Amino acid sequence: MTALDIQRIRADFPILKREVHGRPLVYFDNAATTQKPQAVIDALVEYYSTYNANIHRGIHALAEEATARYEATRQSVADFIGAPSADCIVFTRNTTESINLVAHAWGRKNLQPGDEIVLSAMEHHSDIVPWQLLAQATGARLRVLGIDDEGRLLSDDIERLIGEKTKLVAVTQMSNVLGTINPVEQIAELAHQQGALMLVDAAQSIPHMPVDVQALGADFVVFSAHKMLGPTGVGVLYAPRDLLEEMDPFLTGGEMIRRVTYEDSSWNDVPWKFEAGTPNIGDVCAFSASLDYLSDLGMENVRAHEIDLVTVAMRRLSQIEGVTIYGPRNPEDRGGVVAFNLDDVHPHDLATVLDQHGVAIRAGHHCAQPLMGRLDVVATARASFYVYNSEEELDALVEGIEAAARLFRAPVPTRA
Ligand code: 7TS
Repeated sequence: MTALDIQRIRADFPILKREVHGRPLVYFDNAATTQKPQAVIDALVEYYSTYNANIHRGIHALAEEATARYEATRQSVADFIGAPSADCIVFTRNTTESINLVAHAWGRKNLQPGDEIVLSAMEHHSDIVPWQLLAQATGARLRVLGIDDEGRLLSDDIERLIGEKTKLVAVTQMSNVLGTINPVEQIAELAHQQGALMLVDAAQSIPHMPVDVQALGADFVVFSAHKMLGPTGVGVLYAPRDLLEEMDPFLTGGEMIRRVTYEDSSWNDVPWKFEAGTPNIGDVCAFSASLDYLSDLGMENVRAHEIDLVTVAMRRLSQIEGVTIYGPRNPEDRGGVVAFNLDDVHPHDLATVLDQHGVAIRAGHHCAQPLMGRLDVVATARASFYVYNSEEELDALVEGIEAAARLFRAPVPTRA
């Protein structure tokens, strides 16, 4: 059983006390964004009420304090993911911006006509569209690793498609729809054997399981603070320092320069070379509180708790007539995400009924339209879990789905 004290954790999240449509809130939309503990909310308030100032420029006490706290968060992020040093950590707005940064700053400089970028069939749009535009701009082409019927990457494709033309492999460590956990360590090794670089989209993995970026062997790792109890507006790009140094700037302007004349400019050291303009200081500083919170819980415990919840959720959903669950059957092979459909009930209708029961899920294509095509559906419902979710909350999910089944199932025609 789980080592997390769920009731104690729940008490730290003020939003969980509220009701929705007269029912207790059951928040199962954590893959979209997570709720924030009081410690993170307090850290934001503390920033704006006690040390708000612009960073890296003022010679006054507040500016020095804000700079120190912002840079201390960079170190906390490095420690949390096992990065060798804080200068491997670039702050962006979100995972999407981190991927765009790599596509522009590394991709435009290094790709040529005929080069290949290998993705997987379960990527989020933010790990597809930047590469598509990069391919169009450089003459490179995209290759896509296929999946089997349980939503696992085809190992034959991994062997076949990663070859000497490959310059970059960009794969999610955990699918936001199927929950599949991909063998990114092995893929990174194959990519490196071919002289290619590896980008790991860790938006759904770093918040939910222990991840050590050095053990992964990836060149770029990207994720978002808001999916791990932190504020919105903060993303991370991890890359080894020498790789960051070789890259061109992405956004340009203040902060990222060393010297500017009308003829030419030179760049600041990494990681500041990639942080143009005033960054999201308050949210970065508050992100530190969410990292502390997760570290105190222990990422092994977070992972174990989600395996428990997914095991029960899959068992209970599969007992409901007409429910199809997507992704790996073995809960150990997946993260805390269960995507499903109920007969031909539209997932939006299902989500509306669940909302009436106080249960927040996501319904739609989950920013993974090509994957929907592969699953041969237009959309799915999706329940996604986190540290404050309990087994008891699954009752409300099951009751809501059963209510939707009663509501939408065509009545059996009676004989005249
Ligand atoms: N990559 C994956 C695997 C994701 O799940 C998401 C967001 C992103 C990238 C983009 O993150 P962002 O912070 O830049 O928006 N996924 C979802 C989701 O599943 N529902 O809403 C957002």
